Amino acid sequence: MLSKLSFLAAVGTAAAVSLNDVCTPSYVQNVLPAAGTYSGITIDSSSVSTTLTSNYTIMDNTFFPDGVISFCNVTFAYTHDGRDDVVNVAYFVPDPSTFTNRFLVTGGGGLAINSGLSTVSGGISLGAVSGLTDGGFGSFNAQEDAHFLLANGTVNWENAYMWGYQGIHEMTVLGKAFTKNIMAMQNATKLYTYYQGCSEGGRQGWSQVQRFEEIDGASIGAPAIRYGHQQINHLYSNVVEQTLNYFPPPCELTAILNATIAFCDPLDGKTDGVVSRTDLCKLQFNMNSTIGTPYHCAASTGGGGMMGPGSSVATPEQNGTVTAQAVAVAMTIIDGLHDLSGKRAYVSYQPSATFTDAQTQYNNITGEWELSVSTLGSEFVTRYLELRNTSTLPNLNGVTYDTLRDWMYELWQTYEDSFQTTWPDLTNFQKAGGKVLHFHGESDFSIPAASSARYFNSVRDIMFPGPDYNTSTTQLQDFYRFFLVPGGTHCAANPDQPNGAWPQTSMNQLIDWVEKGNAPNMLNATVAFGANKGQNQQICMYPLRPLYTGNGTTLECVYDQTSIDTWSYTLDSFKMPVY
Ligand SMILES: *[C@@H]1O[C@H](CO)[C@@H](O)[C@H](O)[C@H]1NC(C)=O
Ligand SMILES: *[C@@H]1O[C@H](CO)[C@@H](O)[C@H](O)[C@H]1NC(C)=O
Ligand SMILES: *[C@@H]1O[C@H](CO)[C@@H](O)[C@H](O)[C@H]1NC(C)=O
Ligand SMILES: *[C@@H]1O[C@H](CO)[C@@H](O)[C@H](O)[C@H]1NC(C)=O
Ligand SMILES: *[C@@H]1O[C@H](CO)[C@@H](O)[C@H](O)[C@H]1NC(C)=O
Ligand SMILES: *[C@@H]1O[C@H](CO)[C@@H](O)[C@H](O)[C@H]1NC(C)=O
Ligand SMILES: *[C@@H]1O[C@H](CO)[C@@H](O)[C@H](O)[C@H]1NC(C)=O
Ligand SMILES: *[C@@H]1O[C@H](CO)[C@@H](O)[C@H](O)[C@H]1NC(C)=O
Ligand SMILES: *[C@@H]1O[C@H](CO)[C@@H](O)[C@H](O)[C@H]1NC(C)=O
Ligand SMILES: *[C@@H]1O[C@H](CO)[C@@H](O)[C@H](O)[C@H]1NC(C)=O
Ligand SMILES: *[C@@H]1O[C@H](CO)[C@@H](O)[C@H](O)[C@H]1NC(C)=O
Ligand SMILES: *[C@@H]1O[C@H](CO)[C@@H](O)[C@H](O)[C@H]1NC(C)=O
Ligand SMILES: [Ca+2]
Repeated sequence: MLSKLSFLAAVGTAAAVSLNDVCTPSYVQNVLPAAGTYSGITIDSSSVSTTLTSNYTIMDNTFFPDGVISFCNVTFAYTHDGRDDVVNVAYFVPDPSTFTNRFLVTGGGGLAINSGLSTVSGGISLGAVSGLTDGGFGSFNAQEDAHFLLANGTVNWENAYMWGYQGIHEMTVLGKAFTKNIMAMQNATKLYTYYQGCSEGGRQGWSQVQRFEEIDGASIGAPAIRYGHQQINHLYSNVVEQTLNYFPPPCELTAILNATIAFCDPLDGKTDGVVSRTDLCKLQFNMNSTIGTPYHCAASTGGGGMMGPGSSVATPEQNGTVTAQAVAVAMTIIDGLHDLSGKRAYVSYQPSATFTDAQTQYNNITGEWELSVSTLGSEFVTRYLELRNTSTLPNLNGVTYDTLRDWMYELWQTYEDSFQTTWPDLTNFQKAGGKVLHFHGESDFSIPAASSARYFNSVRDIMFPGPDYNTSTTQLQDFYRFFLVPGGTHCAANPDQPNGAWPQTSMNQLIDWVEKGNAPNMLNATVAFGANKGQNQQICMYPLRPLYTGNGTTLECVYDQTSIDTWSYTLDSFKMPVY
C-alpha cells in the first residue's frame, strides 16, 4: 500500500507522463482498482497486459467523426469470489496529455457484449478512457449464446445475468477506479462517465440506466429492449408468409419497398429520396396501389441475396409484376402481430424499412421460392426457451400468430429480470443527474422504431402520470430526449435512402448536455454517403416531426397529433402492461 501511494505520488509530480510511460504492465499493476472497490470481485494483478497502438485511423465510423488516435490497450482479469470464474476487461487509455476527465462505457451488438475497437476508438478521440468486457464468456470475441447452456436443459444463469446487465456494470465500476488511478486524478475532480451503444449495445445501455447511477450520460441507439417480444418478432414475417401461403421472391418485396419510398418521400415536403415521415406514409399510402408494378432483378451467383445475406444458393433472374398476395404479405407485416382473436401483440417496422425478416430462399430443385426461417428469431425458441443447443428451427410447422404471442410471453416471463430491460421508472438515475440521448432510425428493419417510441412513452406515463401530455413530455425531456432519425436504418445510415443523415456526433451533444447543461433540441446529423456525403442536417426531437416548407428548403419541427397517434399502440393481447 505504501509503495503504491509513493509510486502514485512520484508519477503525480512528473511534469508529463506519456502514453509510453503508462503503457507497461508494471505501471498498470500499481494503478489497478484497490481491493474492495467492488465487493465480491478480486483482480488478478498477474494477468495485466498492455499494448500500445499509435496513429490508428478512424474513418467512416457510424458513431464518430474521422480522426487519428493513439492508445494503450490495457487488459486484466478478475474473478467473482467463491466462484472459480474468469472475467476479462479491457480499458483503452488515451495519451494522458489528451485526457478530458471522461470514462466511456461501451457495449456490443447482436450476441456480442463488446464491439472491439469500433466504439472505444471514438471514446479515445473524445479524450476518454474507454472500457469493454468479455462478460466472462472466455474471450473478447466470444458470443454469448455459445456459453448460455452448460448442457441441454441447463442454463448458465451466471452468464445470463452477466449478459443482462451485471458484466457491464462491473466493468464500469472497476473502470472508473482504474481511470482515476492511472490518470492520477484528484479525488475532488469529477470523472464524467458516459455510455454508448446501439442495438444490443443500446439494450445494454438501458440495463445500466434502469438499475444504476454510475453513468452521467448515455447515448443509446435502437435498443433491443423488450427482448422477449423483440426477438420473437423476427419470426413474425415468416409466419405471415406461411399463414397467407405466399413466399414472395425478394425482388417483388423490393419493388413494393421502392414504390413505398417513391410515394412517401414527398409527404415530408422535400423530394430527396428520404421518407422523413413514415407516420404520414402509414396514414396515406395504400400498398394495394403497387399491385401490377413490374419488377426485375438480375440472376445472382450466390453468396448473398438482394436484401442482405441470404442463402449462398445461386438465384435466377426475377422478372414479374407485383401480385396481390405479395402486397397482402407486406401489409400484414407492416400492420404488426395480432393474435388469432384480433388483439394486438406487438408493433412492427415502419413502411420504408426493408423486408429483411421476410427473406425467402430459392429452391433450385423445385424452382420455387420458399420459407427461410429467420435465425435471429429461431434461436430464441430453440436455445432460450427450449434450452436446446442449436440456433435453427428447421420449419415453422404448426406455428400460428398465437404461438408467437405465447413465445413472447414465455421469454418475457423467463427473462424479465435479466434481458427484458423495460423497467420504466428512471427516478434514481434522474435524481443522480443522469441524461439520456436516445435515437432510432425510422426505417429500421430489425428493431421497430415504434419500439423505442413506446418505451419513451412508458417512462413518461410511469414517471409523470399526473400532468397532461405536453407537460409530462417536457418534464421527461429534462433528462431523457428521444429522436427518430429520418431515413435511418438499423444503427446506420441507409443505402436505400442515401440522402438521409445519421447522428454521427451524438456523443459530442451528450457531453455538451452533461458537462455544460446545453440540452440538445435537435440532433446534429451528417450524410454518410452519396452525392451529399458530409452534408449537415438537423433532426427534430420527438414527438415533434419534420416538415419542409419552401419547396424543401426550410425544416420545421411540427406538432401533429394524428401523426403522434400512429406511434401509440395498445398491446391488448397481453393482460400485463408491456412497457
Ligand atoms: C504518428 O504520427 C505522428 C504525426 O504524423 C508522427 O510524428 C509519429 O511518428 C507517428 N508515430 C508512429 C509510431 O508512427
Ligand atoms: C486488447 O488486448 C487484448 C490482450 O492482448 C487482446 O486480446 C485484444 O484483442 C486487444 N483488443 C483490441 C481491440 O485490440
Ligand atoms: C453446443 O454445440 C456447439 C457446436 O456444435 C459445441 O461446440 C458446444 O460444445 C455445445 N455446447 C454444449 C453445452 O453442449
Ligand atoms: C482520496 O480518497 C481516498 C478514499 O476516500 C482516501 O483514502 C485518500 O486519502 C484520498 N486522497 C486524496 C489525495 O485526497
Ligand atoms: C429498387 O431501388 C433501388 C435503388 O434505387 C434499385 O437499385 C433497385 O434496382 C430497385 N429494385 C427494384 C426491384 O425495383
Ligand atoms: C387492399 O386490397 C385487399 C384485397 O383486395 C382488400 O381486402 C383491402 O381492404 C385493401 N386495402 C386497402 C387499404 O385498400
Ligand atoms: C443448387 O444449389 C446447390 C447449393 O448451392 C448447388 O450445389 C447445386 O449445384 C445447385 N443446383 C443447380 C441445378 O443449380
Ligand atoms: C420479363 O418478362 C416479360 C414478360 O414475360 C418480358 O416481356 C420481358 O422482356 C422480361 N424482361 C426481362 C428483362 O427479362
Ligand atoms: C442437445 O440439443 C441439440 C439440439 O436439439 C442436439 O442436436 C444435441 O444432440 C443435444 N445434445 C445432447 C448431448 O443430447
Ligand atoms: C402541445 O404543444 C404543441 C407545441 O409543441 C402545441 O402545438 C399543442 O397545441 C400543445 N397541446 C396542448 C393540448 O396544449
Ligand atoms: C455537427 O455535424 C457536422 C457535420 O455534419 C460537424 O461538422 C460538426 O462539428 C457537428 N457539430 C457538433 C457540435 O458536433
Ligand atoms: C423545387 O425543388 C426542386 C428540386 O430542387 C426543383 O427541381 C423544382 O424546380 C423546385 N420547384 C419550384 C416551384 O421551385
Ligand atoms: Ca423526403
